[in-house]
Amino acid sequence: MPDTTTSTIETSIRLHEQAVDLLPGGVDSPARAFKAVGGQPLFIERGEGAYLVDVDGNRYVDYVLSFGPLILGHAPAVVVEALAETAGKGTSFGAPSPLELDLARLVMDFMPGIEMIRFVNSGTEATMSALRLARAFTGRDKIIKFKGNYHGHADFLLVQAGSGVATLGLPDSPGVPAAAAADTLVASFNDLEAVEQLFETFPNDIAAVIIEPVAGNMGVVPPREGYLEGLRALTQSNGALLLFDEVMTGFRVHPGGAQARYGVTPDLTMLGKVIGGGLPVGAYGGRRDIMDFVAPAGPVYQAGTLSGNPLAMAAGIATLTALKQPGLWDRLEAATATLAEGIGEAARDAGVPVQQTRVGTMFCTFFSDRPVYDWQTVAQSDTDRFARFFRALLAHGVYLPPSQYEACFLSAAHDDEVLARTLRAAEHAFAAVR
Ligand code: KE4
Repeated sequence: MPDTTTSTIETSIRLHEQAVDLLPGGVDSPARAFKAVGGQPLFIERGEGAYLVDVDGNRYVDYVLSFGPLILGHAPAVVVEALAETAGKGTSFGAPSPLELDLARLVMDFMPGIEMIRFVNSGTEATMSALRLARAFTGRDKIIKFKGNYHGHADFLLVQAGSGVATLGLPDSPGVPAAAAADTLVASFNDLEAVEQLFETFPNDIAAVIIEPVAGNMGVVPPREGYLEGLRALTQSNGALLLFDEVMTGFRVHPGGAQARYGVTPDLTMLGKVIGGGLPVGAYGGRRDIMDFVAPAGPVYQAGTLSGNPLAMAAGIATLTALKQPGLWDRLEAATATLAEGIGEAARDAGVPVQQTRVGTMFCTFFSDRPVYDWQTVAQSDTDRFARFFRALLAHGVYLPPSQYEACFLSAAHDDEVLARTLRAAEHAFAAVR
């Protein structure tokens, strides 16, 4: 296949015209809207391994991978077969099934800090529920989150959030009553002192600190040396809980998530994306003494019609089982490192200033000439240059997330040929934005 996609996108254009009449902005999630990169979203007909194929037959190397879930690539045989076999026995029972126990045990194998877990249907549900639980367990109301971190769209978390909120430059969101956000305190990522000050200002009021241990919703920004350990000590000494939102970083920055990579165990962990292998799944879990507060074991109510449904469980089991293959993780990590370094090199050769970040299988190219370590520094990136880079890559058959403030992901299907094709496209794209 040629490196460039020259054919038309007229079917996508026609479908988008219909879509804007049926769906707000023509999409079911703002992050897909191409608002920050110009043009319009492409309509996808199918995914194949490392590739997306749009409705006009154009093929693209995919670095969105559904914003993280598809660590095995599109339509991996193990997942498709598991779904076919499970669907034949029914799609949902409204009653427990053995598959929930199988996935629970698999997750715990990877993340021993999770002693008990509750499956839900999205990352939003996971973070919303975990924070209700933290407030109930501590008897406190305030929470600390970080500028540029995105934890889903629960009212009290849409405060200086990342991802689509940052991409669209939304002043948070209308419809969120001031009262709902009043107990949400915000600090800068990687600034331990700011958290210390909040604990001094609100002693005994803060139920939890919730963080993306590697920020992935303002591009990819790693924690500074000792930062996570500092948060662990501060929460411990102030009677607050430490909540790692690993919806994105789980099985992406390390098989055991950021908690394994950095050796810091939170009190509660939120998961999503990879544990559903592309089906709707979220989860929250952690210390047994805290999880015992969740209904019906305890008083904290949380429920869901399709929570733990057999199809999502089967896809998650197949995905995590495949991740256990000896050598797979090392290959994923090495391939992502090669690609990220290659992109950084292509930028340098073209004289385009970028900050290239990578943790595990997540990476990002910031169009900036200064180091990025929090929202303020990330927000200085040249988003117009990113948009031109995005469009140039797309013309050469490489599909990035349509925002400077999103993470790129790799999959087991991204082989050396795919990486070589990507680096060739990057050379063209950097030349186009020089
Ligand atoms: P969902 O409700 O979208 O399943 O998960 C919310 C969420 C929670 N926590 C973290 C760290 C997340 O990254 C997310 C969702 N991530 C975005 C991508 N930046 C999902 C893409 C979208 O909103 O369409």
